[in-house]
Amino acid sequence: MTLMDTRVEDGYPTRITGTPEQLPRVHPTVWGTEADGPIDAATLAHHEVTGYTVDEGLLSPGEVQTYWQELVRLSSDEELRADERVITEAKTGEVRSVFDVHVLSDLIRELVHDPRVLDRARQILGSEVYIHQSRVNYMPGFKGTGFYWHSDFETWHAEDGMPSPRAVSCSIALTDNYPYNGGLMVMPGSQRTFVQCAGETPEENYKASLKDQRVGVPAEDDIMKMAAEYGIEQFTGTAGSALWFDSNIMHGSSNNITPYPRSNIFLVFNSVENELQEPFAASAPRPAFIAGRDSTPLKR
Ligand code: 6CS
Ligand code: FE
Repeated sequence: MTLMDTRVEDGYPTRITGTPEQLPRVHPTVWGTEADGPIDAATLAHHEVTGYTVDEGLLSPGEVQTYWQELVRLSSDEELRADERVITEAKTGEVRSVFDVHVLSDLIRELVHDPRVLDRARQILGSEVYIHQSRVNYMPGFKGTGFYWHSDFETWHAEDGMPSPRAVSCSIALTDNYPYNGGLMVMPGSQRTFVQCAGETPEENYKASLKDQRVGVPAEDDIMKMAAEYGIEQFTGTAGSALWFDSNIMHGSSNNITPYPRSNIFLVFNSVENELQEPFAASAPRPAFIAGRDSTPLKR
């Protein structure tokens, strides 16, 4: 401990060498109240308990078309393809994700400031907010690969220095999410448990983890226990619907062998009261395109 070690106490130790444990979340899931925004009390209560909320029809069919064309533009931009913000599928080389899309795309920047989105983020987090991470996931048909079970907060805490799980993701479906085309699975209520992960964080882990995460995934025994305690629900929804989910909810998605892509815009809002510190379990912070360090509050 240095004299001026100003970093907050690590309430969520992870990437440990011993046997991982399940720790209680000591923070609320919802920080705001009904008076703070458009979400009614019953929906807020549901989010507090389950860790997620579905907002059907956030985007109109016309808006879905507009954003879909923007995703096509981003994924077919040959110049951008060489940029480290573009992650390709290991097997096919197809675009898997594009990060920092609220910077790369004026349209998506507008969406971040849209009251239908921004006001909900502020209400759930009970404060002014800023973008921690934005991405588009393509999950192409036939060979789209999913994401193994994980808690986003476990990575954002360990590798980005996020102190507490006072962050929320908004996943906006731009294609219909069926049960069978790689839709997101969540364990409702699992955000109330922090599952430690074993294994030291390798240098520049993000270069591998964004394609196929190996470190920072829970042990099978823990997944078994969590599934027994919380169950598994599959998010399905028509294009234009949005899923708001807590940073620490256990989630994952399966591969997509159907002809139907499962593409979404993924916006992560962090509270301005939860600014990133030094990584809690990594030797160096991840680049700003994955973990934003400008906590200037977003304005409408
Ligand atoms: O490492 C990250 O920040 C990203 N990885 C996953 C699997 N989900 C959250 C986030 O986009
Ligand atoms: Fe995730």
